[in-house]
Amino acid sequence: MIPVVSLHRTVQVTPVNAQDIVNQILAERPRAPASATADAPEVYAPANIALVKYWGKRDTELNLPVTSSLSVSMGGHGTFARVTPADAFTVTIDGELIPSESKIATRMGAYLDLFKDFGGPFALVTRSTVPVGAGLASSASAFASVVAALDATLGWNLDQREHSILARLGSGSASRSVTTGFVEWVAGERADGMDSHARPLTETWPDFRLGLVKVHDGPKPVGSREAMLRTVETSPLYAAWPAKVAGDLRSVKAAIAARDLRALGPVAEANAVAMHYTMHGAVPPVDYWLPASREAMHRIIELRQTDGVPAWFTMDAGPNLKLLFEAGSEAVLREAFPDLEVVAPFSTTD
Ligand code: 2P0
Repeated sequence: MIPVVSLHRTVQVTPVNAQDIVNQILAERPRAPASATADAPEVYAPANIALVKYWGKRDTELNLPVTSSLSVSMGGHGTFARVTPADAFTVTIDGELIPSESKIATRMGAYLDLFKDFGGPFALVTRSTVPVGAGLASSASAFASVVAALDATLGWNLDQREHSILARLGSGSASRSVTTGFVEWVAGERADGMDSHARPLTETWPDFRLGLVKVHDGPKPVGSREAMLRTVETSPLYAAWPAKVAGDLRSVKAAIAARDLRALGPVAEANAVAMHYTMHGAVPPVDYWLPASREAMHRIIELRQTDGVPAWFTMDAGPNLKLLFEAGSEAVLREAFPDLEVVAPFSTTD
């Protein structure tokens, strides 16, 4: 292992690369489609929202995180994907063939290249059911659905751990999009990351709701990948993050076990705010908050303090808010935020 010493932390660069991990997991799997693939199945993976955030990597090639994280999958909001062996790589998203030189096609092409010895190149077709413009990152459900589609077309019969590890190589948060409900991504300790994968929690919480408050849907000033790296390397506030996450994970798991929103909400909200402050301490600072984000945060705090509405917010690498509440508060929150998109993660019909 070669330590790369940065200003504040030591980021480990392992001699194991993503291709080694793919080859290891697929070693005994078929190397070509078992049958004709004109009817390759379309498969689905949900998007997810972290209640305890993933922010910072200990290995940038394998997307190994510094800490564990915990999310809730977004039920019927996610990505459908289909892969078919083809003469050349193509990607079609929501009916549109994506130019091969675009950022998204380059990233997905490089990822699918990892699987080229197992039946590639591939034509990938995806469609999203995430609310349009809701300010949700789609990379998590995209990479998780692509792995599921490869598995379905090529007959690998991956288990959930393998699915999670392969999805993680595409995007860290995709490791959590391999199943429904509450999901913990256990950071693991191994240099090859074979112990860094998702683990579903058994609890369901039918009344639990997420509310998407969009304040802006333009491009981000800094991508989360670069923002994470800059935070780990330059923010003096990052040193406090791992211990904060460890405590928050314990509290959030206990709150989920008790289905206690008044225990969960404050911890999840403070975790997101603390993550943003680690970024604000980076050099140069990463600041995703817009004035409208601040206004929405204060509106929620005011609704809680003045009107006693049990609702909290979380935020990701962008300016939009995701509200955490229970079904009984939906009407009052829709009044306060008329464009609110409500997601019921445990509903079978949402
Ligand atoms: C999360 N985010 O836990 C955190 C909170 C954004 C803020 O995971 O570089 O797209 O592909 O591993 O997973 C977004 O980062 O980053 C993210 P990569 P990813 O959901």
